[in-house]
Amino acid sequence: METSVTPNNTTSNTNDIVIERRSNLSYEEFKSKYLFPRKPVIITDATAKWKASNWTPQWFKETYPDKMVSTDQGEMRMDEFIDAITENSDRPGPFLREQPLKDVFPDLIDNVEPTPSYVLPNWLGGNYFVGRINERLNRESFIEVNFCGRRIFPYLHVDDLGVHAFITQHYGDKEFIVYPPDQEPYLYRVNEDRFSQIKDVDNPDLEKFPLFAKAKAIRVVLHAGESVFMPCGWWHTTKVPGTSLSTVISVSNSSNWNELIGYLEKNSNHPKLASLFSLYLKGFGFLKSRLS
Ligand SMILES: O=C(O)CCC(=O)C(=O)O
Ligand SMILES: [Fe+2]
Repeated sequence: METSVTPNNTTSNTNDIVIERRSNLSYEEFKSKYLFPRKPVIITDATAKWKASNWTPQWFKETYPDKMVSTDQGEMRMDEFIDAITENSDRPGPFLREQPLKDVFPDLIDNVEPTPSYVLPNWLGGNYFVGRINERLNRESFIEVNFCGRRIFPYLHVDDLGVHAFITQHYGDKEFIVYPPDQEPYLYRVNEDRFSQIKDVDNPDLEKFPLFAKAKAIRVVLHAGESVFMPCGWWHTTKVPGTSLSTVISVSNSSNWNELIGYLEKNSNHPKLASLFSLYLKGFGFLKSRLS
């Protein structure tokens, strides 16, 4: 067993799997090669028509200088926020993390249109009658913003509710460190949760987490204008070398609906009600896939 931890990635193995870059990808090919086989892919032109292609930190600073934004370091004015995430500093700056675009920048919703075919159909936005579930699924359907300076994403994780994530980079580069589902035995999942106990994959405590030395990562850098399809069950975290702005669309449909049902069932406080509701959701999924 290793007794010392070597920083900067010398402990991390590389996976042979390559995440392809594709453009002009038809929905049919996406569905058969990536969506259903649950294989990640980078699509370089999925959002080419979005006005969000022109988003820059400077534009946000000039357009909303005195707008208050919530960050992991508290509320601050937009101009202060942009200064903090664009300055050259060793400290991680504030992070505007996983916030629904419709809440933070309601006037920019039309900047992320048209919706790429790759995230359709999306069943998260439906009407599920039971208030709490409805609220939970609908909340997941909102496109989210991640805006920050140089830093690592705070956790290695799989996404909630067994959704697929479609992450588009608008500004800056973002490195993804990705582990296929078969690597999970080496990732020290927190009991029943969707997080790993390993905080920084490049500086793991191998005395505490020796099996992590076997985990094989795929590393890929997402550039501005590109989107990555991250299928459900794939572990991921990210690092950004400078200012970064991206959006995330979560997707659930016939390709991963059973995962969502499993998540809801596991997290319910009422097992009997949960199994009834699962039946309902299974029926819903069956009809939806027949109709689409
Ligand atoms: O955009 C990122 O840095 C990671 C986002 C992500 O994985 C998530 O929001 O679940
Ligand atoms: Fe994620």
